[in-house]
Amino acid sequence: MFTKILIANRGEIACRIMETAHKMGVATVAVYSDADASAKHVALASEAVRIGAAPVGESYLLGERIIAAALETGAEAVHPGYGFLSENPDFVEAVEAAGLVFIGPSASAIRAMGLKDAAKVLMEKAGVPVVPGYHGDNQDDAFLALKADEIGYPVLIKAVAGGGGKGMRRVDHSAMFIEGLHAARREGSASFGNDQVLIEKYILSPRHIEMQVFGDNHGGAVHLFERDCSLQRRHQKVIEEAPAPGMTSEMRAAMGAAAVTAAQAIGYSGAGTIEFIVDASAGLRADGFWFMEMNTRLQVEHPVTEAVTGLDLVRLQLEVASGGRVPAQGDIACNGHAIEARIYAEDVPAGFLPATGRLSVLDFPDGVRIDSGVRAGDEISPYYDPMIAKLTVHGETRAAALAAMRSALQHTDIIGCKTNVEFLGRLVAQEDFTTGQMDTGLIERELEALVAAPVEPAGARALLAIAAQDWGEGFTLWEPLRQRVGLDGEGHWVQVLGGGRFSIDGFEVEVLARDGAHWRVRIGGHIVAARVRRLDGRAYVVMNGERFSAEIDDPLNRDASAEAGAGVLLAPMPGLVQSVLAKAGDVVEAGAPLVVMEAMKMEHTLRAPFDGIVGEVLASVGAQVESGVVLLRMEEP
Ligand code: MV4
Repeated sequence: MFTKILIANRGEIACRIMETAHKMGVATVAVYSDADASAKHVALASEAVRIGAAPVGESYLLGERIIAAALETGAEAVHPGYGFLSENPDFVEAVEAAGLVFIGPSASAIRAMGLKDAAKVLMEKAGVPVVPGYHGDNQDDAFLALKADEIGYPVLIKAVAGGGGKGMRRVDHSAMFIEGLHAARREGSASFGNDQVLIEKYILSPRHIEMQVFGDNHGGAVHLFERDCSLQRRHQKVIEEAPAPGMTSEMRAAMGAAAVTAAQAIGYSGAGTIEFIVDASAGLRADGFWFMEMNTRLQVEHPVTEAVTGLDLVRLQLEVASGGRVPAQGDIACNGHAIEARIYAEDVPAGFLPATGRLSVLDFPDGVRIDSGVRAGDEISPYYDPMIAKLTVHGETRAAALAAMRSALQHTDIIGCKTNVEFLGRLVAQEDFTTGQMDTGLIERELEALVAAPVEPAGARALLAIAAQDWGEGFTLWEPLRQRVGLDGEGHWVQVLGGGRFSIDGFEVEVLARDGAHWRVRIGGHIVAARVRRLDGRAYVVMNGERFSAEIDDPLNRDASAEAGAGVLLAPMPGLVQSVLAKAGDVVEAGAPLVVMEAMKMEHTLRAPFDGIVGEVLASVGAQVESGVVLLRMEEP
């Protein structure tokens, strides 16, 4: 086994690899960009080397710098993680030329799978089922049109160098073929500098089911069962699970054998994934799957395979790379059901735009697996993938895993940047998904319902209004007993009734227990658990699995009627009492100026909140006061 390895990656996957390496007694070297100098993966590593500026082209994609870092620190091997340089055969060759071990497949295996048409021809020759179609060199328009007619419409024209759905054109009728062909060629040239295409039968209700494979350097190859990754949006996986719903033992045996054949055909070593497209229009059939492509790396979704097999895939990678053998196929079993959800920093209603921000709260429930490259207080920057964490659950059955996932998402609190947690919550409750009747089009079809804003229950605003206050140790010492609270520009009266009881705009809430942000409250006769927080000028409430938040109005911006608590004028900020315009016993009208404060060279006039009588005047001209100090009390007439 190696004594020290370098991890040519960042974020959760770098952390994941280090965790196993350290368990095995293998020291780790992290590499980092300027944006990651204090990142979690750097903190976890045995040692760390700076490789450049924040943009990936100036750091994590610079193979020479990474190899230099490995040589400098005495690492014997390089683990590429996923993305970045993980499937770059030139990098593999450079690593090996430097006398280091690449923890992954050979450059030639990566190249064999790099071009779609060549990979398909290779797989077809090896006896792996491929989608009926034409994958040849003849790119003549008329010839390809003839092939499309033979295959039968609808057909899919794909750029051979494509990936992630780019350069794909569906054509439904012969008359539209040439137009689609030219469009696919243009996309292929523009995106990949290659205008070669292939033609395939279009699978109408596709599911994405992939087989995890492992090869060693002694000719051994096994599969570690399948993962269903059909829940995708714009070719980005959102939820993955193992086993695939509806999988039969016949189909699994056929897919497993095909996957092992595929790996052996290219002399594959290390962790790999064979992606199949499956026709879900009439249930899963042992003859209804076709090779799509191979990913020659450890994948994001490997935790679901680890959960059902009990194997550590990173350990296997290190063992195989240092000369070990894969386990016997018969010793690999699939137990229960696992589901992974990818939690992203993104603005879902705005069209899933990547979001950024500092994670002031990052709380996950116990009893689930979290793979994350960030900690509370860390920043999601615009430079890298906006994934915050992968949440993986495992249960005896799919129903149990689904229930665990729903609960885990409901008990996840992330504050500081927008996330897709609620979207994921909706998705795992969606009926076609819970019944296992999904295909790759599910998210797009159900998008409206999946992104709709939740309806706020009556008690949510009341809790937000309570959350907007700083309660310190308890609710009893709070003064005044009635306070105007502005939420999203709307005023609410919060009245303290004592003993944890409140009336908010006449709506009664009783706080039965508090443990940090975890409250137990009685609202409208129901007792519910809620998470309640106040952070950076916002109030946050999570109840019944839905999230609500509101901006707490800045007291400086409140209008006259909302300016002060009932009968009590508080200093809205630290400052100087410039003048006092009323004395005890004065009868004043709502809006009458009573106290003028000066802060940061600006004057702020505090006015009577209602028609009444001035009671005690505590403010004295020239006094320097703290925020929240009582300046004056009013009495109702
Ligand atoms: C297909 C297909 C239907 N018929 N091929 C999309 C990306 C890629 N690598 C292959 N893809 C597809 N190929 C035929 N002949 C539908 C898709 C497809 C898809 C495949 C897997 C996962 C998600 C997908 C979403 C849309 C389309």
